[in-house]
Amino acid sequence: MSEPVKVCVTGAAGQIAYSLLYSIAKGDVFGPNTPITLTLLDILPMEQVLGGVVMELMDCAFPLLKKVIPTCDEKVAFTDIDAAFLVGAMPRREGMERKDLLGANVKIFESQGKALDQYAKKTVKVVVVGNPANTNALICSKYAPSIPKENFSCLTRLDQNRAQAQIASRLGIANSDVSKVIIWGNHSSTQFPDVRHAVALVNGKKVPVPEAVKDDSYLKNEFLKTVQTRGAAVIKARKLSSAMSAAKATADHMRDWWFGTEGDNWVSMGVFSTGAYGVPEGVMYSFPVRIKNKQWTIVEGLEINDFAREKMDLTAKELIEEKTMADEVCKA
Ligand code: NAX
Repeated sequence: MSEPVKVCVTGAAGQIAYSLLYSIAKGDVFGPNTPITLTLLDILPMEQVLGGVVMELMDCAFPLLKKVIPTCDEKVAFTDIDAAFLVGAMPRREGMERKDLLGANVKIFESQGKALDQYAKKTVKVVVVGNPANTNALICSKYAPSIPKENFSCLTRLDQNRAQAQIASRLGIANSDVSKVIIWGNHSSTQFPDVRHAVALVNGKKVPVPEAVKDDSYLKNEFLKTVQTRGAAVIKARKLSSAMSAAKATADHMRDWWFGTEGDNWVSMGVFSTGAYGVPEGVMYSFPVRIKNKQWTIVEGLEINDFAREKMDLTAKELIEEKTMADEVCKA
C-alpha cells in the first residue's frame, strides 16, 4: 500500500460531510488501495457532534482509514494536507438568496486561505463547496498566494450531475449514457447548463443531445430553469439544502481531479478565469475541463452562439458583483 493521502474536510459535523466522509473513507475518491488520514475541522459549538462523527467513522472499520483527527484549529486541520474539501459554511435557508450569505462566509474563506498558505502542502488540491462557492474559492486562493491558483476550484459538479440526470430521464436512458454536459459560470441560479455539445447514447448510437431531445424550446426554457433552481426545490421539499447529492458530486469532482478525465470526455469545474471564452479574468468561473496528471485544462474551441453568449455573460456579471462585494467585506 502507498503512503496515506492526507485529507481535510471542513464543516465536518454538517450534513454534506456526513455523506462525504463515508465516500472518502471507503475509497471512492482516492482509490480502493490508497490509505487515508482525515482531519475534520468544525467550529467549537459543534465539538460534541464532531465527536459523534468520529465515533461513527471508527465504527465503520474502514480498511483504508488510518487516522482521524477532529479539530477546531485551522493549523491542525491543514498541516501538510494533500487535499482539502472546504464544505464548512453557513448553509442557505428557505427564502435566503446566496448573496445574503456572502458577507458571513467570505470571512471564513479569508481565514482558511491564510491557514492553507501557511500550513498545507503547496501541491494541495482544494475544492470549495460552501456557498457562495465560486467567490469563496476565489477569496481562499487570494489569501493563499504561495499555492498556485490552479490548485483552487469550486463545486459545480452537482449542477452538472443534475443536468445530466434531467437529460437521461427525458430520453429514458441511463445517466452514464449522457456525457459532455457543461455548466458555465456561477453555482447559482444564473448558471448556464449547456447541452449544445453534449452527447447521448441512444440505441447504441452516439447522438448530439439537441438532436436526441428534439425540443429546442424545452432545452432553452424548462430544462434550464429546472437545473438552475434545483437547489431551491430541494430546500423547499426537505427544508434542508442538498446533502447526499452534494457529497456525491464533491467526491466525483475530486476523484476526476486526482485520476483524470477519460478519453475526450470533460467535466465542469469552477476554476480561475484567465479570459477563455471571453469570460472576464480574475473570477472563479465554471468551465468544461479535461484533466491529466492532476492538472486541468479548459476545453477549447467550442462554438458559442448568441444565446449561449448572453447566458455566459449574465452569470459572469454576477460573479464580478460578488467579487466586488467580497473584496469590500475583506477590506472592512
Ligand atoms: P451544515 O450546516 O449541515 O454544515 C455546515 C457545517 O459547517 C456546520 O457543522 C458548521 O458548524 C460548519 N462550519 C461553519 N463555519 C465553519 C468554519 N469556519 N470552519 C469549519 N466549519 C465551519 O451545511 P451543509 O448542508 O453541510 O452545507 C455546507 C455548505 O455547502 C453550505 O454553504 C451550502 O450552501 C453549500 N452547498 C454547496 C453546494 C454546491 O454545489 N457548491 C450544494 C450543496 C450546498 O448547498
